[in-house]
Amino acid sequence: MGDSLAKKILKSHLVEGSLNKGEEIAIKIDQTLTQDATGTMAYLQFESIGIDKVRTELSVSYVDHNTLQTDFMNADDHKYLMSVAKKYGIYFSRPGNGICHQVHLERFAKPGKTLLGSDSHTPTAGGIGMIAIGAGGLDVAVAMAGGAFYLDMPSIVKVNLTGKLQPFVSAKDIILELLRRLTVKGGVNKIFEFTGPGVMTLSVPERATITNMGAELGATCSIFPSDEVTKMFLKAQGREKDFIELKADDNATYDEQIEINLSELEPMVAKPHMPDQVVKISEIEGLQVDQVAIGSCTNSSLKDILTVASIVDGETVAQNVEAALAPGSKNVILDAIKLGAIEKIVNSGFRLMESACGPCIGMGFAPNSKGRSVRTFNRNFKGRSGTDDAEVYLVSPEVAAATAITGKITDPRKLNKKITFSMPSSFNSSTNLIINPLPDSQRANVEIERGPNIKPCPANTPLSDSITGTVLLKVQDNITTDHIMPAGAKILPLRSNVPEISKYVFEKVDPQFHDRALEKKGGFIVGGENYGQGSSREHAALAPMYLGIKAVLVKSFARIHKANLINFGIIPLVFINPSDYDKIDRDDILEMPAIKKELDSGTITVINKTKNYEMKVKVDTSGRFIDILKAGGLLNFVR
Ligand code: MIC
Ligand code: SF4
Repeated sequence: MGDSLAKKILKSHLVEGSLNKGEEIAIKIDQTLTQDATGTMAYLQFESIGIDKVRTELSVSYVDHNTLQTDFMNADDHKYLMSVAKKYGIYFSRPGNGICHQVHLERFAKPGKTLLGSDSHTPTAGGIGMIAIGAGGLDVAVAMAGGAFYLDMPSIVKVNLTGKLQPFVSAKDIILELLRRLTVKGGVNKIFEFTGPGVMTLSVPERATITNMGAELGATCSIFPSDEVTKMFLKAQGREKDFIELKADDNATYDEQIEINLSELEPMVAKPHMPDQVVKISEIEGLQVDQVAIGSCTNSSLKDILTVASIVDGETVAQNVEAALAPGSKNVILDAIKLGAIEKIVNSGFRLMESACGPCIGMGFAPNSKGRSVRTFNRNFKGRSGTDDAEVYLVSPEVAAATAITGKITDPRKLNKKITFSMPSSFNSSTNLIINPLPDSQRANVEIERGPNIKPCPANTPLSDSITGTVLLKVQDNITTDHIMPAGAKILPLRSNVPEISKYVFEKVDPQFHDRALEKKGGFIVGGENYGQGSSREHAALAPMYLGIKAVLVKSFARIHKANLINFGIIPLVFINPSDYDKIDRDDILEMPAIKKELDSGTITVINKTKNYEMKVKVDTSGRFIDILKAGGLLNFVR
């Protein structure tokens, strides 16, 4: 039996375990990336591990999220991050250089390597043939210190692509189609490996759009082979030497298989408020909109921008629409200027934003009240745009550009436009906004700069024999980390200050949550399926831990959030009998009389003291993770 590409790379990086589905494995991490919103905490944790230099092949610290800088806080974080990078042998991508995933793809991603990033869209680099996984900052800190990354061996899904995309149908529509079929929990604990003759019709940035949004399926990661197309991309980036050919064995076996005929796809739209609410554009075309935003780590490559420029050339953005473009990197901007695309786009009325996450994470350009915003981004969770009652629709750059001109959701095929550009054979590949690691002799003298908003990472205490507490909140299915720990311009600057940010936990779901948690001295959260989907932000575990949350009881967990809960000593429990979810209410008092002892067996006794009954729930982890929970989290365990 032959191996899939994913399995080959995992095999060559395997440190512990064997590659059987569901088994706990540990893999060596070659590269890490952090961004500024998760990076400050990750480096505070790295500092506390006490190692004098990163032990990876390459680690990069990006600044792309918190660039609004309405006061000193974000700017202080940037200074801290730069000084840490200099001290510990890390590359530093300065603000303005671009969105971490786009820049990583351009400058650092290498076929066949492993990448761990403190951002859920780290799998973007799978477009170049890497195993690239999103994780909490603490896992990335441990990887920077040379530690392996532990995960349950995912199942590997073959996605067989045949045919060729029709004009005005885009890579975005491929991943939207997968989301339509599989939903936001359809990829949990799975790796999606793309194969088949359709693969060679897609450029690396198009592949990266697909692997990027595999995160919305809940996937561990997604991967494309490294082929002639990859070679051309690396050559155009001046990095041909990083190319190696990689593909699955001809007789490779997979756990599941999905077929997509690219020729049959149509433009798609994900409706509010979930990336899997996908319909064909014909079902909602004509809907009047207020806003169009193009950019984000999903759709901000040069090809995306040249496509938009072709469509808006000579047109003016409709009067009812405000439109904005945030290119993916400084080098994308420079190429787009050189090729005349920025001129066309700006002339049509698009506002040019800096190369950063921006509106994707509610950092500016929030829609008007009840506004309808059409975005090329990857997430449309309620409130994430910064406007609670806005409706966000996710689309391809083609649909976004057509919609900007007409003012209503528009099928770009109906505009009678031609997309006329050819991609250059070499891209601007300057590295002047990347600060290289310092020589060892100079690192020792670097002083770490810590602003007043940078507070130490709080620690948990080891698990006690029994726990008792109140159900502080009961929520439904598909709760995102944006519900648990919102982002946006007001809250993001508090990422390096856990006591302060914890005031906003579940703020949009239940504004009393924080006060209730303090009053009851912590307790439990009850949830439905796919709890914690979305981002990798460990603050969605760290801040609840700070408020005394001891365990979360749900129907099922999203992968990264579950790992983050374990890392901070919050016990992830799942209902054995899903109807037990219905019986529990907020304010019930629960006791787990023998939790510490029962963790080893995996089945926990829970007594509902308010309603007077007993039930059994399952600990949703095993092995080493149980020891981490007993220790009260990974930092205690490592120490
Ligand atoms: C996101 O898209 O939600 C973010 C902001 O990039 C997060 C990281 C964070 O919360 O800092 C992610 O995707 O992991
Ligand atoms: Fe940034 Fe948005 Fe991508 Fe997250 S999803 S990394 S906020 S662009």
